[in-house]
Amino acid sequence: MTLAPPERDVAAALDRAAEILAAALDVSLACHVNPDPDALGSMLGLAGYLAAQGKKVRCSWGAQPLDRPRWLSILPGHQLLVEPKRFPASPPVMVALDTASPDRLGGLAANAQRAAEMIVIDHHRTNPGFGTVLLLDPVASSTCELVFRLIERMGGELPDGAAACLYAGLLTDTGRFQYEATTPETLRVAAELRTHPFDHARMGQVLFEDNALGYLRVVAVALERAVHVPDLSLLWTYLTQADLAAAGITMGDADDLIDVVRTAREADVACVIKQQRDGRFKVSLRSRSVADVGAIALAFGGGGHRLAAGYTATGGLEETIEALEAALRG
Ligand SMILES: [Mn+2]
Repeated sequence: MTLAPPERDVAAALDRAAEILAAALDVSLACHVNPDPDALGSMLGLAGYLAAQGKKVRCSWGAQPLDRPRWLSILPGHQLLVEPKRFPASPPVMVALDTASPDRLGGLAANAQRAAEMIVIDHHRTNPGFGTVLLLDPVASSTCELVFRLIERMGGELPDGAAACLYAGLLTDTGRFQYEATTPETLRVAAELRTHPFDHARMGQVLFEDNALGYLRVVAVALERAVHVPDLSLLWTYLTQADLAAAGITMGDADDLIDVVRTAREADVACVIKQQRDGRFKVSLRSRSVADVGAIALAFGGGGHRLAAGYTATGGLEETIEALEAALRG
């Protein structure tokens, strides 16, 4: 069978990554800052597997100190995490997971530059390509799906804890196996992972049904002030640091707000603009099907997927929404 170039590249990169990791004795793994379960799950899943193969491994992301998410406790292997200052300055082999661009490595971007081998494993279409080995498959539902394929290629046992980590990334990046990117291959990988004993029902609860009451109050505020722009098929809202302070939550607690906003049938595009601690506004975008929000995010210096993307705006709130509306107008 002759594979089309992108598929051939993926197969070649899988081979090359497997070869390097099989020979390595010491592997340092990193994921993107402000990690989601796909980032942390793919990192800890691969690390757990490599540790079981007798390799020395450590994991981190480029935030000092590590801002550990609440749900981290359901991912076995979090004892493999080290603060970024304890990450090797020039790792012999480094792996970046779910990291759409070098700057998403935050404080570990310099370590990545000095790494002798830098394996990038990712599924973001907007990834510009970096590292010495680029294992990039935009068709993969999640980085965890790609890591599973890499582990299959390498052979040997997948520890139960590592399987649970990979399942967490599959579950969240596919919206519980709902999104467009969920393929028969995704479900095959999920089925393989579920042959391992871990409490997937509890995992779902921790990842999807564990909100602080303050978050629910913030959802009410955000929905109350949501603006519908019918001619652009857009529904947008925003949150400020003051809103969070009033509810006693952090912006990380409000990551899923966009998932409520995007359920409005009146809009193709959902947008949540969130003020960060440094005052800048982060824009999260979702599209039901028509708009390519990945292209819009990329134009504003961000990235993501066709139907889910984001970026950090340079201006104030009003300026940000005006620029977005102009981009949607095309
Ligand atoms: Mn991902």
